[in-house]
Amino acid sequence: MPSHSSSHPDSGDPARAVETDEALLDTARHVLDANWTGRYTRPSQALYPHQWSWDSAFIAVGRSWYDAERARRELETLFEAQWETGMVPSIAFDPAAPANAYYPDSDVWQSERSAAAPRGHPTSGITQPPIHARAALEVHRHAPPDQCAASLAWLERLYPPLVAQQRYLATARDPRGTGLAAIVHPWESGLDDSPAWDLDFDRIEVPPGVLAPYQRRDLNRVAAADRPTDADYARFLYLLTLEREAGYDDARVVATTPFLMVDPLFNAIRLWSEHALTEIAGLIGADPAPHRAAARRIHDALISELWVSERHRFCVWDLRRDQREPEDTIVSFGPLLDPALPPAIVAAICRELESPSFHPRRGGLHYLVPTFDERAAGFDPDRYWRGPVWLNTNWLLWHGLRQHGRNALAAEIAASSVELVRRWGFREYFDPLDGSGHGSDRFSWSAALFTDMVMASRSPGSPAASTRVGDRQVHRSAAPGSPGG
Ligand code: 2M8
Repeated sequence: MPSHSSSHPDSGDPARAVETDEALLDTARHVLDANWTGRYTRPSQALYPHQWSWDSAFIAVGRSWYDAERARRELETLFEAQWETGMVPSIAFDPAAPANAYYPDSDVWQSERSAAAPRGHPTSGITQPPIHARAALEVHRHAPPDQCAASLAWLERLYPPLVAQQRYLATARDPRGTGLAAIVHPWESGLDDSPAWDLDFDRIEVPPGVLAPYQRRDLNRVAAADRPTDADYARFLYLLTLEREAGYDDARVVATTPFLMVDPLFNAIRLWSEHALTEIAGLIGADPAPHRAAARRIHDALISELWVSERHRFCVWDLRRDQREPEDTIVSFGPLLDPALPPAIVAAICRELESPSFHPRRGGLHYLVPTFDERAAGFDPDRYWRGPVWLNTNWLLWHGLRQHGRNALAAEIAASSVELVRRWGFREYFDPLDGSGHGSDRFSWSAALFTDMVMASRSPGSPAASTRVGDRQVHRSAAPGSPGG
């Protein structure tokens, strides 16, 4: 057993190691219920006390296994904050949240500067990965038989906003007309502090005096070593300021922001959601053809623009400098979500996922999947998005791998996720080297996606049923040739 270290008092409790999945499913439900506000679920009580866009999608999927009504409500509440442009904001601020609980708050964002922002719903002025159509389809699939009609009616209501969300990304965010959407802030990727954008982001200089004095609230809740550095935080806020000063006008922001990136994971999620819309359209009697065409366009562009054959991987495209970024991060594996990905590319991604960079074969414990190449100089096992394992990226890869019949690796990832939760609870992220939990505790998407992985593996007829995740089959990397390796 490796030594564990974490600031959380419950961490490493050996009792956790013997908890059954049943007990953990119950705890997951308690976490989600405690974070439920009556309209949506907070990602965590203290650190993230508002509604976050992709968090709500993940949460709805997990919750839908036992409370279809709240799952539907979760997404409905989020879409009340959708902008007229179709943009779904990354944060919908909750006036009932304690004052000064989160920074930057609605007074900093000032979404009312844009005529497209919803009146009476303060939000951020940027978006997050569009996983919502996929989440809506999953929620519908889990609906109990007596709620089938209600669920279909809900899908029918949600379909136009979901289509508008996708259309917004395909138009307002595609300055080169390639079929790929660009992000204008690292926060839009959801993998905020990832080394994926370091080459560009580290060069952004914050002019003196441009930021009003501020106090970071995240550091009151979580160890500084787990969170972005002050220099990176200032850059995040500087980009926000530029976007606010541009009135969140998409054309102006895209034309002027120093940060304009095409992220393979973000675009693969778009594509996956287009496939979900194809199915939703079929269910509600709408025309699926435009969604098939949109998915095909994203597929072609992912391969022609982001696949770099000499590096054997998908790369982030920095549109400002017109260069493909060198860092090897988890976003490169995102296109596994594309069901039409050619087998040779799937094989190359799997080789990388099983390489010493992401799946080191050394003695002792190791947990899948680190968010950054463990052999890279900047790898940090504990700092937010710069190395730790997250359950949402694991869940996305688990889906992508199973879609391509890579069930053994998918099962290993799911088992690793379950084991991390079993040992450390529903933490926000985990150290891949010793498994210790970091960031917030009682984190909603960890509870929701744990629930989904366990429940899907039990559900008869589900493709996940062949990849049992409830067993204690966590990946224990051993040195080649060592017993049990
Ligand atoms: C993190 O992002 C927010 C900013 O949006 C933050 O650090 O304050 C990210 O992990 C993001 O992906 C997530 O949606 C959000 C809430 O869980 O937290």
